[in-house]
Amino acid sequence: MRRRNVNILLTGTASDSHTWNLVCLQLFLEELGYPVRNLGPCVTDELLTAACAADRPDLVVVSSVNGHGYRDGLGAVRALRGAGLRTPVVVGGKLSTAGRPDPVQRGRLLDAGCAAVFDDGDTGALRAWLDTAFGRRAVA
Ligand code: B12
Repeated sequence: MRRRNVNILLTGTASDSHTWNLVCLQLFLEELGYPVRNLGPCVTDELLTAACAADRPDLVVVSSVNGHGYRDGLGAVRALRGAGLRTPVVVGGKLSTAGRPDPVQRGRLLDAGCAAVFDDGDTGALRAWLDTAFGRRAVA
């Protein structure tokens, strides 16, 4: 696999202690050729903001499966934007406990500055989004 010149910062959310979602997403993204730094679970907004400011990644991927993804994702993207960081952010996983995507909450995330919301854990859709967003970027 050729290594892409697009660095991804992968993170769990502040309240979410699940880890295998992050492990699998890291492997998935790395197999697509994207270098990944995985911050792990229970990442506070402050920690995410500091890591993003230090690393200057090309994309932040926020993963949440504990049912609080809309609230935590909103906090994360607002913290990044509040710190003046314009890095594209996508959020996905099992974002609510309703078992189906919530269009109102999804709209709030997009309004707050998310580039995409994947509320069905759809890695195929993420792959298609990455192809559109970064497909033309040169491989290193
Ligand atoms: C293992 C597990 C736990 C373990 C976690 C251990 C660990 N270290 O990770 C423990 C026991 C600690 C746990 C705790 C809890 N859990 Co739990 N847990 C699970 C379980 C059984 C499996 C999760 C897992 O590892 N899956 C394997 C990974 C690889 O798959 P995944 O998580 O689905 O992630 C994939 C996709 O979602 C997707 N995806 C994820 N993020 C993103 C992001 C993007 C951008 C994209 C595109 C895709 C994507 O890609 C991932 C990789 O393929 C699920 C039920 C289930 N069968 O899914 C419940 C589940 C996630 N847990 C749940 C809950 C409610 C909890 C607790 C709140 C329970 C409680 N009352 O204490 C706590 C949460 C504590 C917290 N602070 O977060 C609920 C969440 C409800 C919801 N979202 O609607 C679930 C769905 C169970 C259920 N059916 O109710 N849990």
